[in-house]
Amino acid sequence: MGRRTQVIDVREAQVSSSLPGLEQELRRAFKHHQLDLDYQPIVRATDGLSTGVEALLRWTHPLRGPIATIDVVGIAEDSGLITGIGAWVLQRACTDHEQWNADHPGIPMTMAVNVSARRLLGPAFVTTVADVLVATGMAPDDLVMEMTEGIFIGDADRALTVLRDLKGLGVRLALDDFGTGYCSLTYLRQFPVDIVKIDQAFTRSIDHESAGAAIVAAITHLAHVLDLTVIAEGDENTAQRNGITDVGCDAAQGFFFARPMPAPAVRAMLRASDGHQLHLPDHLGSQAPVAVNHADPWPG
Ligand code: G
Ligand code: MN
Repeated sequence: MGRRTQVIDVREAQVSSSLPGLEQELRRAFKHHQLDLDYQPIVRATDGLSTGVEALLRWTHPLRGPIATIDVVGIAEDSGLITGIGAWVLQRACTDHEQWNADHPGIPMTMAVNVSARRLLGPAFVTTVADVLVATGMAPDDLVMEMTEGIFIGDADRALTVLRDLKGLGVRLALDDFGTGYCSLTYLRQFPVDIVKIDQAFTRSIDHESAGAAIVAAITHLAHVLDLTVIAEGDENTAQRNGITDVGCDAAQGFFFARPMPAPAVRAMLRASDGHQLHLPDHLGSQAPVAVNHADPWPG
């Protein structure tokens, strides 16, 4: 029994018991354009230069404050709102990407968008992606679709068909939260995935457990044998940054490098860059210690 299955069950139980009535409010928030996206930079491990961003869905409830993304996605999936919200996320992320690309054509940047298993395997998903690519004019290989190993639970043949269709469009595929699902290794080999994102728990274990660095090294080595790019998620300090660099991870995404930021902050970052490469506001070249507030108001 895969752990991922249990995680989904727990989440749905939490949504129904601790977030009653939020479905109508989410419906209203979506209708009134109160959902937003933050973008978190992904940086090259060797030099800390940003190569792209991941779009993260944000809903700030007027009374409850920030609602965890995993809960928003759970409510949206259970209520059927996920189709509309998911399409909006994709459209908005690609539109922002194209705007940034038009303003700063010399700075290459990928855009990663999360897609839940239910939506990816649901009807018309590939058509939606194709439509958005055409509507925004985005280069398909600038778009990365992030999914968890949850897509392989159930009808793995159907998952394979959808992933092949997406690859046919030219988009790139990333396995998110890698290592927390089940049967990961089989799927890594069989499915047309381009990128592996090592789960935050493994990255954090680098300086917490003696086996931590070995696990991250093993995933990285395996991914490289399979010709995949490796991103370590959740890097929060120098020891973890050094750890992931030492074992040869290609890229990193964590508070140590940059927090998720709203679109205007990305634009400011682009303006402050040198026209060819995207520099983070707290670029590592400065060697200044980066203060990390571990509290994340936007878990999951
Ligand atoms: O599962 P996924 O990779 O899509 O989740 C990304 C989430 O992880 C976002 O909500 C983001 O705010 C959070 N996150 C990103 N980097 C860090 C980090 O360094 N530490 C912590 N605690 N959370 C992070
Ligand atoms: Mn993700």
